[in-house]
Amino acid sequence: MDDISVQREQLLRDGFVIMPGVVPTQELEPLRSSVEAVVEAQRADDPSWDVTTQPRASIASYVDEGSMKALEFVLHENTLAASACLLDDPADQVSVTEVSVFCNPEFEPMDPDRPGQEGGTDPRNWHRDCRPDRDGPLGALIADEQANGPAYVQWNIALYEDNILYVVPGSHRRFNNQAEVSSLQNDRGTLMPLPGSICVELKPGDGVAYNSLMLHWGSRYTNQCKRRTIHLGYRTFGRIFPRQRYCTLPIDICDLFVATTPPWQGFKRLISLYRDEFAVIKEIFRDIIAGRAEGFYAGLARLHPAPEGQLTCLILLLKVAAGVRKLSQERYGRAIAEQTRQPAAYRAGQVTTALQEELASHFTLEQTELLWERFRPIDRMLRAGNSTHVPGFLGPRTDYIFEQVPVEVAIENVTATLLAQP
Ligand SMILES: O=C(O)CCC(=O)C(=O)O
Ligand SMILES: [Fe+2]
Repeated sequence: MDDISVQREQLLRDGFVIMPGVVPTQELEPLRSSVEAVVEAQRADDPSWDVTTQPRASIASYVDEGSMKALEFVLHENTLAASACLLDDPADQVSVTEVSVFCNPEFEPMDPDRPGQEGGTDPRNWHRDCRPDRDGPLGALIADEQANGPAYVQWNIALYEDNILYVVPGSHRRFNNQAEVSSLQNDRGTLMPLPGSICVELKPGDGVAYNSLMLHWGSRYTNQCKRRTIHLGYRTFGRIFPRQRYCTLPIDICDLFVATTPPWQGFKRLISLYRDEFAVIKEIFRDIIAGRAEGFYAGLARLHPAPEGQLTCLILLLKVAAGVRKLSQERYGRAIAEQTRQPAAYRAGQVTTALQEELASHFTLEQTELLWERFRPIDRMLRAGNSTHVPGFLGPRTDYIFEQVPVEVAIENVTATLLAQP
């Protein structure tokens, strides 16, 4: 087997794979200085930087002509093409979702709060990058991935030595086991190594590609060592509908490049993948509103062709429908929209937020309410009635079910509900 097949196998089995030399030796110094320029630009602009426990630089928001290397790196054969191989998808069906840099804090932070606070869960606690209110129950996500392979791969690429990330190999394929449940319940259990966990040791230029459903932990945020670790996500289109489908790049990212140059083309292509997907979602929503079964099934098959795991796609579409409804309600009460304005760095309009706003603008308030009426019974089935927080998940306490998919949330039942069939 060639290297990448072995690496894919390891990613599927263990949930992570260390990829040595993602940054070729001769590119390390230029990339470090580009990233440093981005970090300095954000730090100068962002008053909260020096008091943030987990400062993250947004490459796309603070890049300029001198630091373009940092942004172009996401189109590199060792990142984009490697992600496509790891996901076993054609490179032209894969897009970057997130481009940031994990940095050390500028002060020595206190321990994070316990998980499940009102404002969410600090990722310095052990967690999976998922939360039931946004992504549905973990059981559905795992079932889909086990049937079809992962749809999303995340990277930490160290520019300086990095021993901060811990992982529990194989935990992306199952719920928390008994040993993990009891360890996480201990007083400081979410802040110490879990049974069977290992530290991911990265030398400068090395990367780790991982499945973010896996239990992982940002163990030590300190000002004692310099951290500049490029954090990337890549997702596929048209095979399964990933929970990490949000793209935080600015929708006008192509304007940073001279038209028709390779990076311009690269980013143009990825924006059109998102546009095409939103066009399909728009049609699916129209079909649901009108009760057109044939169109609905055709649209669903474009987002998620494999019948196995389609339930997950529908649960995620429910979350999109909820978002569209909220946007529509805000449009009729502008005051709310003003209050929820994004921080400066994101004001340009991120790809998925911009496209979701555009999607919402195609529907009247009545239509989005009708759409939600179709989804509402399913939403109810996904709630337990009482609010809780299961350790190992991001997000706040919620009454959405964390792990096991309720038996009534079966694909036949869900589609019949959506199409308002008895
Ligand atoms: O610092 C790290 O390497 C991990 C951080 C993390 O898992 C997160 O922010 O979700
Ligand atoms: Fe995480």
